[in-house]
Amino acid sequence: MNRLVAATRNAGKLRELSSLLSVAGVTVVGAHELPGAPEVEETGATFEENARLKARALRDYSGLPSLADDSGLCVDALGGAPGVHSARFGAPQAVTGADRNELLLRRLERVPEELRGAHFACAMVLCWPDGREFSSWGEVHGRIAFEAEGSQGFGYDPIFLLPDRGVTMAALSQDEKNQISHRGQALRIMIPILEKLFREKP
Ligand code: ITT
Repeated sequence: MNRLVAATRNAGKLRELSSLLSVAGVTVVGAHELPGAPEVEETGATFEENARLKARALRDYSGLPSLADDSGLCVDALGGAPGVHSARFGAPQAVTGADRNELLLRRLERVPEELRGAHFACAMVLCWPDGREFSSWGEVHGRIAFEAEGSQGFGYDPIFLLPDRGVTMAALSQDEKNQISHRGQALRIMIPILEKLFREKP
């Protein structure tokens, strides 16, 4: 069986990674399923550095291939923030995804439509048990909506407007989101690499 640890404790990410990888015949084990798995401190300055820290830690702990995703929302009017700090934006007052979305909407209250550009970015790092490492990247561009809308997805999806479609990311089904998302793009680069590596097994 082709097994891989997803070096994440984010249930939304895990759901998306599992659905994309199951199509490629890969079974995903979440970090929460490995008792005692390390909580990795994200001390890197970039998405890729953080993804590498997470992937290496879980590969070293489990001895299995490990895939990490470090991602976030970069808002033009905030100079690219929250970026690598997306998961902790507004902490400690903001606790839930809804709190963070509300805070972001408030920060952009007076920002007109044409200046509300933003993108989701995702760096992925795959660490193989023999030490080989691979990385990939995806990003999707859109705008910050004026209000939250939609109930699918997770995190900032309800306030991330896809101008071509006129809906937020949270209005898309899992499959539709995977087709265009930063995570879907990064993972589609990884899948042929993974398939090749799994075929190498004796
Ligand atoms: P792990 O480190 O355990 O993977 P995390 O949630 O802390 O979980 P990150 O450090 O990569 O992960 O932070 C990413 C944050 O960016 C995430 O918590 C969301 O708030 C946001 N984010 C990333 N991808 C997103 C997506 O597809 N839709 C909505 N929000 C997203």
